[in-house]
Amino acid sequence: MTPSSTHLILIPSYNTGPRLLSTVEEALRFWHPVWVVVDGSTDGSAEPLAALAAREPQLRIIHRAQNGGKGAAVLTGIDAALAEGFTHALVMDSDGQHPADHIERFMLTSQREPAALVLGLPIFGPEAPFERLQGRKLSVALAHFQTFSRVIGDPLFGFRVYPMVPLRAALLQTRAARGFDFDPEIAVRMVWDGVPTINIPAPCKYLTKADGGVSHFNYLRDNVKMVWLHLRLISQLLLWRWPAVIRVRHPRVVS
Ligand SMILES: Nc1nc2c(ncn2[C@@H]2O[C@H](COP(=O)(O)OP(=O)(O)O)[C@@H](O)[C@H]2O)c(=O)[nH]1
Ligand SMILES: [Mg+2]
Repeated sequence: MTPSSTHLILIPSYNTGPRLLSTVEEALRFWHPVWVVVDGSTDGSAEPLAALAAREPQLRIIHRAQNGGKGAAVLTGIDAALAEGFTHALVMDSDGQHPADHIERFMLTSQREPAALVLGLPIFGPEAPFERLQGRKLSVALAHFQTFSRVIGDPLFGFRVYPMVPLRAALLQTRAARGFDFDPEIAVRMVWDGVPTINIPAPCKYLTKADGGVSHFNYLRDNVKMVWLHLRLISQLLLWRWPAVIRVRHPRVVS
C-alpha cells in the first residue's frame, strides 16, 4: 500500500486494554500511515504496540506523559502531523467500535473535498445501550440548534476526517473540548468557523466486557461536562456569534 503523504489515521488511546492492538492492526490493513497517541496509559496496552511498531514503519506511537483526555491527545497528534506536512487526519476510537472497512471511503471523500469535515453518521446495532441512544438524540437536537442547521448529523460519533488546520484553530479557541466534550464542541466550532460538512453513514458497535469493551465515559462526570459544554456554546451563540452563524449556512450533504 502506498502511504498517503496528506492523510493519516490518528488513534487516541487511554487504557484501552487488549482491543488496542487489534484495532491498530485492522486500521493498518486499510490505510497507511497510522499514528497512535498513548495518553498516559497505565494498563500496559501500549506494550504490544511497541513490538508491532518495531516491524511496521507505517505505525508511529506518540506518548503523552500525563493523561489529558481525547481532545488533548488529538491536539498532540495533529501538531506532530502538521509539522510533517500532513493536512488531514481520520480520527477513530482505539477500542474496535469504529468500522475500519470504512476508512478508505472516508479518506477518498476527504481527498475529493479537502475543505470539508467528513463526519460519520452512526448506524447502531441492537446492542447499543438505551440510555446512550436517548442522550444522543438530545445532543443531536442541541447541535442543530447551535448551528441553526442540520449540517452535523451526529455530534458524538468520533469516526471523522478532519482538515487539521481548522481543527487546530477550533481547539485553540477554547481550553475545554479536551475530554469527551471534544467531539460535539469541535464539530460545532468548525461549523461556526465556516467549515463545510459531509455526513456519511457508518456502523458503530458496542462491545461487551467479555469482548474486551472498555468505556471511560463516566455518566456523572461526563454528563456534567456535556451540560456545561452546551451552556457555554449556547451562551456564546446567543451573545455574539448568531449573526456570523446565520451567514455560514451550508447545505447538509449525506454521501
Ligand atoms: N487520549 C485519550 N483518549 C481517550 C480518553 N478517554 C477516552 N479516550 C478515547 O476516546 C475513545 C472513546 O472512548 P471510550 O472510553 O471508548 O468511550 P465510549 O466509546 O463513548 O464509551 C476511545 O478511543 C478512547 O481511547 C483519554 O483520557 N485520553
Ligand atoms: Mg468506546
